[in-house]
Amino acid sequence: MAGMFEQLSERLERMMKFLRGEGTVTEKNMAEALKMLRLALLEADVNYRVVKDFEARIREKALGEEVLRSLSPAQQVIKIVRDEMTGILGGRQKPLIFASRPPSVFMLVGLQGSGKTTTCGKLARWVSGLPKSPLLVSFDLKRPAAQDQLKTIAGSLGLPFYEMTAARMASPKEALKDLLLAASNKGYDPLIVDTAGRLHVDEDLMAELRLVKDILAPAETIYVGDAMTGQDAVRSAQAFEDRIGLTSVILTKLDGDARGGAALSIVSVTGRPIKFIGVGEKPDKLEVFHPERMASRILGMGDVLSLIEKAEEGADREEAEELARKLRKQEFTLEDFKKQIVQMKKMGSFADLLGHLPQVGPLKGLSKVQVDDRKIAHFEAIINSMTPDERQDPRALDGSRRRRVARGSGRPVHEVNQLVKQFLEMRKMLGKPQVRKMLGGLK
Ligand SMILES: Nc1nc2c(ncn2[C@@H]2O[C@H](COP(=O)(O)OP(=O)(O)O)[C@@H](O)[C@H]2O)c(=O)[nH]1
Ligand SMILES: [Mg+2]
Repeated sequence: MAGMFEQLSERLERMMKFLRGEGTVTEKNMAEALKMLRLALLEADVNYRVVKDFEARIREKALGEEVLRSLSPAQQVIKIVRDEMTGILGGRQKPLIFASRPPSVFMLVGLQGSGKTTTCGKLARWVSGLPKSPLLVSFDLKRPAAQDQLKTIAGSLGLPFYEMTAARMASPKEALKDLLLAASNKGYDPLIVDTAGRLHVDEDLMAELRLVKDILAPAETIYVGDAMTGQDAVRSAQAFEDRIGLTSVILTKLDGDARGGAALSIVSVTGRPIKFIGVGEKPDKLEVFHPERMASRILGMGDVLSLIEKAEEGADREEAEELARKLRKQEFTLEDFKKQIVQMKKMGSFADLLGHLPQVGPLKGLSKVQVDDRKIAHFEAIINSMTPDERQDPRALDGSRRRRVARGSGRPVHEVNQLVKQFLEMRKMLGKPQVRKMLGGLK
């Protein structure tokens, strides 16, 4: 995953660094930043029109009153970039649509080699975790033998496979109706249908897919596109959308050195959301697509730095520096944690802040440190009931001290335990070399 959109991230980071260095936002330095942004996106093979719209929206917002009057305009611009990027990636995460009457048919379409068959297996595996009972089938009038690959995948996953014999396919409509009947009789849901592919979009293929679609009336017609092929994947998605009609997109091979162009263009161009991404050949290499997290990933480290800057804005600068020093030296105590909590209340929710971190590497664990805003108030009360010594090192809190703290704060003992545990986990996380490297940006 480390390589995902690496070059784009690097270039965008340079732009953000430039903006941060500028402090104030003027038409002149915005023009320069927008140029950097434009070049970064074009180089990542993002659709030209998408780049143009993206740039226009950012210019308009960045030069708006609110930004210019804010305390930290550059920071605001970076936030605008991230929000707009989340927008072009589709905004909110869109779940799969299931039919109100099973079986829900998920029909996967796309060019040959895009990853349809592999993705059918991944998707079947994923939905069975919901849990659902998927049935896999492959429908290819020209190459009935194409189903062997899916049959093997189904076998290795221990999932049911519906055999579509050549004899049956001689009358395709009846074959498809039988298939639907079999799936609903046995209570399978969803029915995941692999379809024929070609190297290029051709009329023959489209006719075959329309036939399948007419009879199966899929809840999801999913375009599977190879992200490595960039704008080609976007163009063919558009062709499938025009001729067949799509409901969603799955991009594959994002584990490779895809430049990002397909992901950043396909939603705007086709109007269809990306629901999953393929990040490897193995059946478990399918991830739910979260536009916001992807934007954070693309903006990479810069985003983490901006998060820290946001913290700095709210906090007294000296305190922030002191905190950074402590984090580096692993002297972070509950007392500091409490100060952070108070700061965070000023800045907005902790959960929200954590949501801005890319969910990768050592930071993955941080999202597990669950803190909602009400809990923060409880945490504060608990910490207030501790002695200074205990705040320095919560490991000193034995059972009877924990009960005392619980009584003092009016919170149950298990909450005290939870706080101590989460704090220690957080401290451990913050002590990891990679995280400390990120924090190293703070002097
Ligand atoms: N690295 C990587 N390879 C993938 C991914 N998805 C599919 N592939 C590979 O792409 C090739 C074509 O996949 P296949 O499912 O046969 O494509 P189809 O012709 O559309 O059915 C196979 O070698 C797959 O293993 C992915 O997300 N990452
Ligand atoms: Mg195939």
